[in-house]
Amino acid sequence: MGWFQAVLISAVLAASCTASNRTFPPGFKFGAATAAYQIEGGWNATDKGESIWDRFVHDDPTRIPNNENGDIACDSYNNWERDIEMAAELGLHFYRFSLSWSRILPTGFNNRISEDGVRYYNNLIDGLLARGIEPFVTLYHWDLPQPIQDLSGWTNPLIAEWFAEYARVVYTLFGDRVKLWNTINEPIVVCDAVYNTGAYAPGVSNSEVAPYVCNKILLMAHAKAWRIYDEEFKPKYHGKVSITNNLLWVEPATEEFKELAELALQNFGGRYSHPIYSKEGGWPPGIEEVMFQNSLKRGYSKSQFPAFTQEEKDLVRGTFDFFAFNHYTSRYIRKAKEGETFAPFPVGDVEDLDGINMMPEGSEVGATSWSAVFPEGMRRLLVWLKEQYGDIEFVIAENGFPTYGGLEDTSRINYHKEYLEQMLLAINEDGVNVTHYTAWSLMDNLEWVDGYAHKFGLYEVDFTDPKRTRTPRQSAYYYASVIAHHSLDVSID
Ligand code: PNW
Repeated sequence: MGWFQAVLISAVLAASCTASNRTFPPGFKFGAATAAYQIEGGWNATDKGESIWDRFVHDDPTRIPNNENGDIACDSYNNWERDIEMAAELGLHFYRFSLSWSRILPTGFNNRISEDGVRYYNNLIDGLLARGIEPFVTLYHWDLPQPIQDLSGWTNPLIAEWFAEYARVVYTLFGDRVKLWNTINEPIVVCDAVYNTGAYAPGVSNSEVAPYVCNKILLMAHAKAWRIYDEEFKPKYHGKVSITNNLLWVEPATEEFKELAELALQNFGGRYSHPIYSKEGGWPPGIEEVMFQNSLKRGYSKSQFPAFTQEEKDLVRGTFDFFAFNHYTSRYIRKAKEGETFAPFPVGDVEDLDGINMMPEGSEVGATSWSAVFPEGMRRLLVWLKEQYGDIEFVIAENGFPTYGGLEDTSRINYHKEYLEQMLLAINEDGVNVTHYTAWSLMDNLEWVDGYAHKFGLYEVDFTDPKRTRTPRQSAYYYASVIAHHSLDVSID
């Protein structure tokens, strides 16, 4: 079925339905997302610098199954016009992509700006705008310049300045056209997942100190980058900047674990949200005490969880224009039993809380082992966020489901439909102000250490074809219909 027929058929169906909870609020926006290292390729094109992911996969090619890596990926470095065309075919209001820091600043620092890197992103931004699609730009989606990693990366407090300088370069280059910004994607992965496991770039493993030091430094980096925009660029460009957290929804396994579940939410989401979005700033309730006790238990003389000075608290507090988050899945939590071992992150590790995360019983799991489907989690999370941080604007910056391939992706269609239903309930029944929804991902891409076998794309990418041909899946037609009719009452049959 072509795009025209798909949209026409669903238009007829939509016309017969009355407005209800299945219709999105006026002005609600839909997008799709990707990230630089996962799609671009061109890892050493012209003067691009080396990133930690380049180093990680080249140092030991067996880190990703089948020796896969992002050297070519979807070759979006060359295929950017097709990417824009796909965004237009879907009728996206915005396209969320990330910038490769090393493509723009080959040394990681602002002493040298790559003309080729600037040309690449100018083409992409201008091409999107020419089709009426808004660019939603993430400054950092995990591909740190290697020279900065050589100086200890996210555990060196000076990175806050270096990141802020990079942000200033980027706002200066693209701020006249880009109005929606994200500083950092999923800090919990950058700090907790990386250092707890050593399984992601830069491959450094240190679970008792590094995640917490990184947590605070990363928030400082975000805050400085936000303030630069707010003071120097917002008055002329009127854009908005935020950070994107990865939020897992956590339910208590039984009533007795209610407090534990709340603490898990604070540990998973609150550590990267409370310092920014709460009225009082600083770490979320309960967390500092837990970390202090853990440090003593592990033999340290004081807490390895860094405190904020009042000045630092004030610097970080309020550095948002909206609340962006990625949400995929949920867990039930209970206390660990004597001697029980803890699974590492992504979503298993709550060792600091002596908790065990369990998959929601009976839920469908996609290609990736963590991807349990639990649509109610989306609504409960949104309600919790509003209770925690107030009646602010919420942007869903990623939501999606992994398959092993094929164009008939009913499971992905159902996932988006059910999560969108729950989001609509949160908007209509609970009064949560959600303004954007983003599907992960526009196309199949390098799913980090899971390689190319785990597919999140609305478009299939043929990775055996040098042209990296992209083909729409059933879910692409479905999503295009939802967008065209601004409603979930659509069909593509
Ligand atoms: C996100 N979890 O990571 C990232 O932003 C993307 O780069 C990635 O490709 C996508 O989701 C799919 O994995 C996640 O444990 C990491 O629930 C962990 C989780 C979810 C998303």
